[in-house]
Amino acid sequence: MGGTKLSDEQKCRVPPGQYVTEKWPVLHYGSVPHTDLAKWDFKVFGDVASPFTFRWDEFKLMPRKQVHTDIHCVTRWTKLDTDFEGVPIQHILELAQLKPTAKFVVAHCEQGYTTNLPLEVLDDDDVLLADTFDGKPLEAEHGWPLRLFVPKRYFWKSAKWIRGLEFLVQDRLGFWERYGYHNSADPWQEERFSE
Ligand SMILES: Nc1nc2c(c(=O)[nH]1)N[C@H]1C(S)=C(S)[C@@H](COP(=O)(O)O)O[C@H]1N2
Ligand SMILES: [Mo]
Repeated sequence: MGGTKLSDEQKCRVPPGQYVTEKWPVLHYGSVPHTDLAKWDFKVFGDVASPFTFRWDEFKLMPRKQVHTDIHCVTRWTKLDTDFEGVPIQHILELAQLKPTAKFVVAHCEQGYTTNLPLEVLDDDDVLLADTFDGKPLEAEHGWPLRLFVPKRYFWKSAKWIRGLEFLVQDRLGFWERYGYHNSADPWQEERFSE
C-alpha cells in the first residue's frame, strides 16, 4: 500500500494485516497536554520495596540507550526502522527493587490515560522511557516530554505523556483494554481486540 517498495527482508518484518507507512500518524484519546518541565515528576510505586519519584533534571542524568526497531499500530500501520532513545526500563526496575509478588504494571499518564502490561513484557532490553525520536525531543503530539516505548506490542501500549509506573500483584486493565482492545497486544499474533 502507499507505493512503498519493500525488500524481502523488510517484508518479513511486517506483521500480518499491517501496511507500511513512512509517515508517523498521531493517535490518541483527548487533547495534547501542556507540560511544565519544572513541575513535572514521575512516580514509581505499588508493589516495590523502594518507591521513588524523580524530576525531569534527575531523569536527564540517568543512563541512556538507543533502540533501532519497527513499530506497529493496531490501526494497521507499521513504521520500519525507527530510532528511539531514552532511559532503559531495566534501570528503573533495578532502582525500584520489585517485590517478588509484582507481576503486572500500569502506566499512568496525563489526563488519566492508562495502559497495562505483564512485568515480563515490560522487563525487556528494548523497552524505554523514551524522550527522543530520530535524535530530537519527541514532538508534543507524540508524547513529549516522555513516553513509554514497548516495540514488541501494538503501539497503544507505548503510553504517551507518561507520569508514573504502578507495579501490581494482579493485572488491572488500562484505558483501551477496558474498551475491548486485546490485553496482550502482540502484533505477530494479531491480538487486536478481545472477543
Ligand atoms: N497518554 C496517551 N497515550 C497514548 C494514547 C492515548 O490516548 N493517550 N493512545 C495510544 C494509541 S491508541 C496509539 S496507536 C499510540 C499512538 O502513538 P503516536 O501518536 O505517537 O503514533 O499512542 C498510544 N499512547
Ligand atoms: Mo491506537
